[in-house]
Amino acid sequence: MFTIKNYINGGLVEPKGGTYLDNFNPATGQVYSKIPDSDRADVEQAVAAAKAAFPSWSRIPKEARSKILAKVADLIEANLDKLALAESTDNGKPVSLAKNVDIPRAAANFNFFATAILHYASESHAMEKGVINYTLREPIGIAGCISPWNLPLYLFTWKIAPALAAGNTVIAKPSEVTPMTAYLLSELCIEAGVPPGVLNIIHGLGNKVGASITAHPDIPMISFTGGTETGAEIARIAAPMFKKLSLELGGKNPNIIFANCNFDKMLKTTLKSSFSNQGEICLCGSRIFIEKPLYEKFKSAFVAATQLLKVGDPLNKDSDMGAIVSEAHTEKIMSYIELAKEEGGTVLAGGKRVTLPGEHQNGWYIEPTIIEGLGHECRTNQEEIFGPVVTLIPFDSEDEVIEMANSTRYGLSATIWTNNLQTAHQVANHLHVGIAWINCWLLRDLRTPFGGSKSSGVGREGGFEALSFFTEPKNVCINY
Ligand code: TXE
Repeated sequence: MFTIKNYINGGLVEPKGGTYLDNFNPATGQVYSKIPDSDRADVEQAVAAAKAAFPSWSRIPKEARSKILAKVADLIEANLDKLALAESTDNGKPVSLAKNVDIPRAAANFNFFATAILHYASESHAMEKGVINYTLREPIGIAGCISPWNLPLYLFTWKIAPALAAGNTVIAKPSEVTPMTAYLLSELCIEAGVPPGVLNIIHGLGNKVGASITAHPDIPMISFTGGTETGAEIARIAAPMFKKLSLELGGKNPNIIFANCNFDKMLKTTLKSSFSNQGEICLCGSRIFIEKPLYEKFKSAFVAATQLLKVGDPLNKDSDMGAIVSEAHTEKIMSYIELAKEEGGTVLAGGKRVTLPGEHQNGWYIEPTIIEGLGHECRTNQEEIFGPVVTLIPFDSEDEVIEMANSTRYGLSATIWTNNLQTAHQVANHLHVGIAWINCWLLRDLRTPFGGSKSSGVGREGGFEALSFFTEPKNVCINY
């Protein structure tokens, strides 16, 4: 049974407690590897290594850090197939998706911050004659980075790259549900010549290793991506310790479709924004609002197209959707489909688990599911499901759809489909979200601020926002 190790102080090491957790392949429902069941002792070992590495890593020229990050990016690209296969096996997503999105984006994250750090500058403010201020933005120390299972390497590197580029050292914990590509990244970092202790990757349970990282007094900043409840738990521990906090949390994103949109482009993209990655993307548009004149046409076209989507073996290139990441998450999604029916919804497509033949018969698969007939305030339309389940809600006016779209505790992203320029700007302007896409979805420029408002998070990742999070500003005022 393949057993992965922690990456601490430049080496691959066993957990101090010597215990391991099962790691499942969602496509077959079987255990296929073991991961360290690490604990506080492993975190302490990583803190010692990260502390020892910080003085030199933070002081070498940024060009030297940039070169090492670029080397990691090159090695990720050179190992695309191996990393994509590992990601698909671990998460259940189609290997084509891992190969076209997840892994290339992981390399892009390292390349982006390898160059962003070379252009990151700060400001000075001249006062009356003889006085000038300048602002320093300095690395802080050890960054704690904790990431989720839906886009494992993509989101893991999205935190690690800026933290390292800014001159911090890092202790990172991937989700215990999808640890494999983080482990493979450890091997690539050793090959790239990342100095010992600069990056440390510890595997294990969130309420053990994650909680130890969050609570450790020598880790002054926490960058977290995951569920809103977990984000609140992390804030409860970190806030009284005055740690810097970046929280990227859940979403219940509106996809607003006006009758005057480009129908074919909207339909093609809406299939993706509804079911890509089995709907396990916090940016998915799970509440679809359709202007009434278009409702029936959209409903029949969307149901027909959805029923053509192939749920299958993630390693089969014809699969449009793969397996749900875990048995627990599969049951959570199915419970929401039952809730939707209890709340009076009608299932127009899907709604059932899929049983595949042969070695995949015990895998975790759910049909892409469309539900209509629910009010916007019911639990199904207020709570995050994080699976291949969307609801259809008709609307009459801009005011009505804006009010319904803004009615949840979340405020992450929104998609708007319209050919009317005024409608596009007015609706985007009135939505309480961190990201609004108009006539597109998931188009990403890494320079832009990424994150949500309300219960979707605190702070922003991306571009210079990320470098500002991972540095401490200091204003120096000289009276000369
Ligand atoms: O989250 P969890 P999951 C959200 C998505 C969904 C959830 C799915 O909407 O709600 O995340 O990811 C660790 N102290 N987003 O189920 O359980 C855990 O081990 C410290 C939004 O993984 O919160 C894992 O490594 N750490 C996002 C990580 O936290 C703890 C994009 C996330 O686990 C912990 C992706 C604790 N007490 C998913 N408990 C966005 N907005 O971009 C768990 N962990």
